[in-house]
Amino acid sequence: MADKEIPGIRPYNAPAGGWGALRATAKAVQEQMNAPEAAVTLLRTNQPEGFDCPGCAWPDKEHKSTFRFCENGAKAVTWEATNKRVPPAFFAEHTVTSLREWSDYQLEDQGRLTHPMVYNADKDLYEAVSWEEAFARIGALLRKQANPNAVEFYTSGRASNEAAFLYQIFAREYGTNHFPDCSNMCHEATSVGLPQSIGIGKGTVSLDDFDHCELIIAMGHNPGTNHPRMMGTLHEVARRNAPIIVFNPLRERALERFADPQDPLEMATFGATEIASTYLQPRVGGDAAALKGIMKALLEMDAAQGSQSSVLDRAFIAEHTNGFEDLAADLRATSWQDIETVSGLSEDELYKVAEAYAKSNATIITYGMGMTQHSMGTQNVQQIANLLLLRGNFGKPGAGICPLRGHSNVQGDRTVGITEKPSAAMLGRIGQTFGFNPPAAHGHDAVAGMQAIAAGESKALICLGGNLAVALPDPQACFAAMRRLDLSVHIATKLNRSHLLTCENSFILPCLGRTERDIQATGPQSITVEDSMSMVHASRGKLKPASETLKSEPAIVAGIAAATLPESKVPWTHLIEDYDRIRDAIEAVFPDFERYNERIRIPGGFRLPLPPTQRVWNTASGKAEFLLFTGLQEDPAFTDRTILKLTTLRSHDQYNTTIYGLNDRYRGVFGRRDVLFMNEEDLAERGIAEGDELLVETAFGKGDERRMTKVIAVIYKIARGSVATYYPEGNCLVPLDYIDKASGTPSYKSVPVRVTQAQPGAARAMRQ
Ligand SMILES: Nc1nc2c(c(=O)[nH]1)N[C@H]1C(S)=C(S)[C@@H](COP(=O)(O)OP(=O)(O)OC[C@H]3O[C@@H](n4cnc5c(=O)[nH]c(N)nc54)[C@H](O)[C@@H]3O)O[C@H]1N2
Ligand SMILES: Nc1nc2c(c(=O)[nH]1)N[C@H]1C(S)=C(S)[C@@H](COP(=O)(O)OP(=O)(O)OC[C@H]3O[C@@H](n4cnc5c(=O)[nH]c(N)nc54)[C@H](O)[C@@H]3O)O[C@H]1N2
Ligand SMILES: [Mo]
Repeated sequence: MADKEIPGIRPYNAPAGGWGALRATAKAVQEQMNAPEAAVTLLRTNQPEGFDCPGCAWPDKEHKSTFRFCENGAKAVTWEATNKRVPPAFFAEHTVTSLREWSDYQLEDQGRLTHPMVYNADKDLYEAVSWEEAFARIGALLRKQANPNAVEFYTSGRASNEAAFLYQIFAREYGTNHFPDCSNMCHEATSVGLPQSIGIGKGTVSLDDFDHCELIIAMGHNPGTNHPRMMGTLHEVARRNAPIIVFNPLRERALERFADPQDPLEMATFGATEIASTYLQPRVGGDAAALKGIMKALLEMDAAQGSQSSVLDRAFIAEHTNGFEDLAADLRATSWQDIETVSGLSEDELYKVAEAYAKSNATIITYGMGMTQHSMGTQNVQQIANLLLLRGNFGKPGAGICPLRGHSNVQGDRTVGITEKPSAAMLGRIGQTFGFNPPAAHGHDAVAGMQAIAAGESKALICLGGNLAVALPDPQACFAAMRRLDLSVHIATKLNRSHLLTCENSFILPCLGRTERDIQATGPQSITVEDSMSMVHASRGKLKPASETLKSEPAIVAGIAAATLPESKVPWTHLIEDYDRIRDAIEAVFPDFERYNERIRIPGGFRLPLPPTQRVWNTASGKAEFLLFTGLQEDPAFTDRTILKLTTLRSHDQYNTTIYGLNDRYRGVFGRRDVLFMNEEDLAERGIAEGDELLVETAFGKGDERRMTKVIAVIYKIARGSVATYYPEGNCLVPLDYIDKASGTPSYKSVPVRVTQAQPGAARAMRQ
């Protein structure tokens, strides 16, 4: 324990949720909105006639349920529906250079953007511009590019299906497949890994499955903060005594204890429900080893039980899978000692998980960024699939794989064609539908796109939302790269740092948010989104737009497209008049959307086909594949004990690069973000005391190139050998090319670092 009090660091002993969550919601509403409108807004979230919560992609029971309270959903909604504005007068008062000194929090906290703006380099100011002029100038600059492959089209996952579809059609008619996408930094390991395993890169469970599962294994996600509506589901599962086994290097309060604000009794009695029945803390990056340990234990149990064994689902393995023998051989060849060292968990602990798993007739494995953002992220995901396949946990009630998606429509954006690796089938149907020849050569993902910009090969960047330069690793490289562009265009709701990394021609185009009314020529429009469980449904904003000048995302995309491609085959204006027309076009290109306009009018929408739920495997072999991860270390080069593994996390008060506030209540951090969570023994071993100022350096490259200073050590219940800090502050430690080779996902959650005292003794001396 620290001998001195450290400002802003104090233990949080209450359960997650509960009254603290209600208080935090009231505060968010009070700070951003006038109260009566706020209440009405929140009540419309995820209702049949309302809008889809822009917070996360967790589904709602058929979108029919009564309003479900959710603190971080409320923050997402109030942040968008704020009363604060950033009008042209704001930009007239602040040079872009001066704004770059502001924090990410200060920038977004100014409120909603109101007018299209263009950068005036002579004055170093953003100035208002009409929509017509903005479109015409962007169009002319895009036409001027000699090579369409010098343009990058970035998408952040809040964009609707309609906006994303028009955007991909525009980029492909323009002539490129460069689609850097937030998904490339997020669940790309799922999108790449799962199709090879089970034939589709999406989750296979529905909410109903959570009513029937007998076991949940939750790996590398923090639902109390990032998927708060999932807490209601986990709370129900825990209450019916189905075991929930958590794998997380950090103790996350919501996975330990949760008081459901929907539960009057729990609220009235200050009670709480234990969520995890077993909480295991693997080392950061130790999950593949842990999964292999569980599978090895299963094989050993199966062998011990002999021919009557029901540990493995032999019939399922024989009928539906390939590669079992190779997997078994690899597991036999892997020693328990190595599994223990790399995972940080004991054989006994992993055996107990295997026993619980062997007892369960229906298991769901849920996972998030703790699994995907690793240099072996794709293999991590595939080991999860392997474990599920061993007991036939696909295509039966209560079982399956459940990746927790990120942005509220990131999955939908991919489904409607945001991909740098288009299939020939999709390109063929685009050609048939619109009458132009889309390019076939595969394009750039997020990292490759930024590398091309840094190399001067890509000259223009269009961003449909997001904050690309801050979200990517390596701000040193990304910030400089952004300044080298000829053209950058940001379609956005709020001001952020990427907008301020200006180049010769930079534009900010302000758009409607999901909470706002979208009125086009034929009247009010709905958009559609797809949640984590492949349910597609409509969302209709109800609030008065933040400014009369705003346009919808589809209208902005169509505006740029029409100005860029005067000979376009696509009837841009016609499509924008009525979004049903966009949906008809989506249906023409993607047959899974049959009767799209009819089916989204049914409350709750419809589910896209998920073949594994029928035990149909769209892999090359027609079977589900056991895929090997030979070895255990994700980074065999960094086994030196002085090297720690750094993971980067979201606080409770942030939405990706959007920082709502400086508290991380459940982890006991208040009013600051400059912390490195450390295991007490790792701290002691280095002679560091809690509260000391640290120097954190990436343990490869030239060593002194990537460093983080001005962070203090905070003792936390985190696995040994592992340290954690916040995203995006920690991004300065992650090289841009430090990625999962299979999926291109940055390894934000497995950076080898060295941690020392900033100036040994100095911080302590100051405090005394
Ligand atoms: N309020 C809010 N909601 C959000 C977001 C937000 O920022 N704020 N972001 C949205 C987006 S885009 C996404 S992708 C999701 C992200 O949702 P999560 O996947 O929950 O996101 P993270 O905060 O990155 O943290 C992941 C968890 O992984 C654990 N972890 C870290 N390293 C490892 C490891 O090596 N192994 C294991 N087993 N666990 C590890 C961390 O301790 C943490 O609990 O949430 C979405 N929803
Ligand atoms: N170190 C580290 N880095 C990470 C991660 C990590 O865990 N660790 N996580 C990664 C992940 S999972 C992701 S998804 C990326 C996130 O990357 P992005 O999606 O690029 O980033 P966001 O912070 O979500 O984008 C915020 C901006 O989106 C704009 N915006 C908000 N709502 C809307 C809207 O409705 N329409 C439009 N057009 N714009 C809108 C606002 O202007 C706001 O400033 O970051 C990645 N970076
Ligand atoms: Mo994400």
